[in-house]
Amino acid sequence: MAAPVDGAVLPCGDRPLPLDRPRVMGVLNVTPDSFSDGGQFLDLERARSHARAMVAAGADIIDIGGESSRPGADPVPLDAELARVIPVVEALAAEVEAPISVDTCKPEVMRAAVAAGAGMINDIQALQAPGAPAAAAALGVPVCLMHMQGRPRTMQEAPAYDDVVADVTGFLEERVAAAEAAGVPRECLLLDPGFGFGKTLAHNYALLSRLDRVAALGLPVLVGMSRKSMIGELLDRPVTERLAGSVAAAAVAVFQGAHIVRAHDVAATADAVRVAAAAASA
Ligand code: PT1
Repeated sequence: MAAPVDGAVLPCGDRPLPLDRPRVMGVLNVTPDSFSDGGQFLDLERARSHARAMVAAGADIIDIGGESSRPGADPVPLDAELARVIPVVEALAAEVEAPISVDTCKPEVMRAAVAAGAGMINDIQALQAPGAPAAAAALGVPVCLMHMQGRPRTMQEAPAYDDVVADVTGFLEERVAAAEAAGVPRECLLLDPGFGFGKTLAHNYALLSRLDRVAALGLPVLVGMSRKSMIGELLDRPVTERLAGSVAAAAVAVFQGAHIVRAHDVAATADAVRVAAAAASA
C-alpha cells in the first residue's frame, strides 16, 4: 500500500471506511444497457439481492450507477437517472451495512443519493459538470475523481496522449486543486486513472504499470478494470470469460498501490487483493 495514505479513513457518513487494507467496491448497475449485466438488475428486488450477495462475498462498498459509461454509451437524462438510482440507494442504505457509493456526474443525483443514504460519490467526470464541485463540497462525503479523455460515446475513437502517465496524473492534480478550491476537504478525495476511458490497450497497461505514480499524489487510489476491453482485447475473450484476467489486473493494481478495486466478481477479487497486499507489505 502506498505510504502517504496509511491510516486514512474515508468519511462515508455513518459508515466510515478505514483503508488499512485493500477494499473491494462491488458494481451494481441499474442501467438497461449496462455492458456486462445486460440490464438484469433493473428490477429493484434483483438489485437488492445482488447487492446483498456482493456484501456476503466481501464487498466493502456498493457502487450504484444509472448511466452506463462503457464505450459508445449515450448520456441518460436526469429524470431517468434519478428514477433508476434513488430507489435502489434508499433500499440498500437501509439493509446493507456497507457504505453506498453513487456513480454519477450530475449534482442533482449526488444530492438526492446522499439524502437517500449514499455515503460516497464516484464521478467519472471528476466534478467537471457545472455545479458538481459545490454539490460535493456541501455534501461532505468522499468523492472519487476519475480521468477520462473525451466522453463515453466517442472516447475510444482516437485516444491520444503525449505521455499518458504524465497527462493523467497532471489532470488529476488539477482536479484535486479545483475540488479543494470549491471546499471539498482533501480527506474526502480519491483518485482513479480511468481504465478504458479514452485509452488504447497500450495506454491502459502503461497506467497499470505506473500506477505507483498516481499513488504518489498522496490520495487513496481507486481502480476499475473488471471485465473491460483491456482484459478482453489482450486475451481475445468475450465479456463472460474475463474473470481470471480481471483478477490478475486487480492484484497488480493493489501491488502498485491501489486502495480500492471496483469489480463485478467480488469474492475472487477480494482473495486476489489480499494476496497482493500481503506481498506488497512483506
Ligand atoms: C472506473 C469505472 C467507473 N468504470 C470508476 N468508476 C466504469 N471510478 C464505471 C471497456 O473498455 O473504472 N472507475 N464507473 C465502467 N466503464 C467502462 C469503461 C466499462 C470501459 C467498460 C469499458 O470495456
